[in-house]
Amino acid sequence: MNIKNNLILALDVGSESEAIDICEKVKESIDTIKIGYPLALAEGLEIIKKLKDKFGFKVICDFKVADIDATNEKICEETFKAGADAIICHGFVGPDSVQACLDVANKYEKELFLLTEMSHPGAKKFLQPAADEIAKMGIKMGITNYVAPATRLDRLQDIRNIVGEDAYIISPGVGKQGGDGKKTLEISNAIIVGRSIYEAENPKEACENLLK
Ligand code: FNU
Repeated sequence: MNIKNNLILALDVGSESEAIDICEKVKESIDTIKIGYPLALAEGLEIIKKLKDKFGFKVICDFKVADIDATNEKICEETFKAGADAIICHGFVGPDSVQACLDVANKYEKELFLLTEMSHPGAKKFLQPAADEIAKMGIKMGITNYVAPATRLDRLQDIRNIVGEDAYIISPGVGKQGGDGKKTLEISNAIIVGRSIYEAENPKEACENLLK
């Protein structure tokens, strides 16, 4: 995926009007947004096409798909039908569940991001011990896109070492969660930033500061 300025806006706002307001402010710096449950549950999946049509953005749906294969397939179908360019799925559910997401992404000629280790402190308890294996599984399955944390650069580097330089890693956790954008981009291909942009007094300036 080609992401302008290697910066993805996590648009976790609660309404279409707030979403449009933020997008208007940052549209010069950003061409890719990440929509998760907060906005999709508030406004429905139609919000994907609305924002794509209005701003020409690429949309990554952060639905952390984590079900059995048959259900994952249905979730991915609905998401890509609604216009998503990519979807994020969990890896801990195992290869059959992940393969179902990959098959649908391939069918739509869209992208799948495999989530390895999450960025929050609680991820250390269950997910971190499994994350290297999840990344290895992704490589075995031919997956080229990954999500790995900006909050633990040592772990981000471990995951980079497993998936290799050719893999495309996007990293959440910059700003509010404590991660440093510049250091993260030494390892990752793009950073995902939410609150530090959309809660800022001046979101445009917040983007520009991140890009410095
Ligand atoms: P901000 N996110 C995350 N950590 O933070 N998808 C992960 O490990 C992960 C994510 C998402 O903290 C989170 O849901 F896999 O306000 C939010 O949408 O900058 C965004 O990344 C971070 O938001």
